[in-house]
Amino acid sequence: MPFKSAPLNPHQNDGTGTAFDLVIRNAKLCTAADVFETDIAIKDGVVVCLGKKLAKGTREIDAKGRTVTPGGVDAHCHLDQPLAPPARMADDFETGTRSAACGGTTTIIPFAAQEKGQSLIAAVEDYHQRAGDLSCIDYSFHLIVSDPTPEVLDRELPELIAKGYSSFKIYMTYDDLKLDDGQILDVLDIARRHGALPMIHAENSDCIKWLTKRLKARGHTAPRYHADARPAIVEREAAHRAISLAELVDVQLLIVHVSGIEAIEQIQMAKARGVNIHAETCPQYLFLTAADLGLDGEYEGAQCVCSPPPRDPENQKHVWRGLENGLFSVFSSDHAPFKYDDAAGKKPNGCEVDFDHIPNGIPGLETRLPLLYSEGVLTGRIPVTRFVELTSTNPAKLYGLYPRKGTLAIGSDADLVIWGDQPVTITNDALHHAVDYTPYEGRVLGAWPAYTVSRGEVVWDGKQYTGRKGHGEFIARSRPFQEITDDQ
Ligand code: DUC
Ligand code: ZN
Ligand code: ZN
Repeated sequence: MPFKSAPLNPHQNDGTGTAFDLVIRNAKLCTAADVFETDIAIKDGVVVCLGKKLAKGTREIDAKGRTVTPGGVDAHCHLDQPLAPPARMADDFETGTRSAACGGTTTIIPFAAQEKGQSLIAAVEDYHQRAGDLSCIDYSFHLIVSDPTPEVLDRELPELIAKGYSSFKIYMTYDDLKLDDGQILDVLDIARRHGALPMIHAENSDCIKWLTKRLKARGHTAPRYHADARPAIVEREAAHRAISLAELVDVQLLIVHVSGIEAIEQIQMAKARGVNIHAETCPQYLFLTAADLGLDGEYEGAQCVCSPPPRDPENQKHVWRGLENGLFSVFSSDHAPFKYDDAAGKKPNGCEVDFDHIPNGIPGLETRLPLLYSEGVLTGRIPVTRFVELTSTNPAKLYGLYPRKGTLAIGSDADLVIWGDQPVTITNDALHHAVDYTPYEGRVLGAWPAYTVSRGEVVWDGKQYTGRKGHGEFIARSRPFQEITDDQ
């Protein structure tokens, strides 16, 4: 992805008395590669100069003592995705991007999902309509391929990949989305031939159905049984199969929302064999466990129903280790926003339903970066450079946005976070999504963004949302940047 516009000469005054639109002074700038002190000068939404004692800006922010990181790239989130009634996502592009901005994220890649029987191009057109001019931060679309007809494989998918939809997700579960192994091989082959990055949801559909039937026959219908219906072995088998299929086709593959050691081991073994596998994990696998699905007879645990389900403290440790040691390339939210007390959300038609009818997903766009920064960087678990790599640089590289996004270099978009240094208690009242709960209510964090800047505009000032809908632009992406080097 080339820079949006050529860098200006940063030392020239533009005749209005100021050289720059915005100057951030005394930043401790942290990229995936370096940490250094600098001023950051921004003009026309782009970083134009890094250095000390830069000329004046129309607006100035003193970041003395503050860490500044590239804005977050959330490469896995769902907004206003069409669903079978009564389910409806709580966040559209306005509320979803607003909440992302207030948590330090400046680029999102949600999904244009093909319904079975629908043309993929029609799904993309419909999704552009949904985004409209609602977004306050930049966005792009992954595709979801659920019906790989000859027309989709031979014409639509190659055309869309060439037009900047250079990644797509496929599913091994959910009846309305899943592909069989032959179909998976077909779409992986298109990815290989056209240089796209396939992403896969790895859970074995038949095992889930078999277990669900047995659980329900015994009267086990509460949300907590969601975890029993989707044990780690179900994820392990699917991860193993997905890797094998990618190996057969000789294509790179990204396994999304990895929840624990069973799938991690499959990924480790594949990497050791030299297979080009990338892995993503999400906050729910670090900060939630199956216990958050509640006890028998309790319904509130529906709030934490997502797939794969959160596991146990031992698995949380393995996921942390994978973040520390380079196994994971990407840390995304998998924001899938459903209200809890709502007939279109976790209580379909107003009812407390069996676990297998609860819409899957939890909100997380706004809390993703503060959770990992506080619990990862401030506790010393991961260096800030690794934090930037996981949350911004790697997703930008893998999904064809780098170096316009994912770093702060001369010529990059001026998307950044200035971190605060005060403890913050997460409460849903203080968040900006349209969901009526957060799974992280009451959790105390070490820091929250003091400012979020999107292409040179302050969209969050530490107290309130200062962005505007329509500021966000659609970005057609390049092919994946291939040179991500994982340590394993
Ligand atoms: N699982 C998914 O695969 N997507 C959305 C939310 C979820 O729980
Ligand atoms: Zn998924
Ligand atoms: Zn998802």
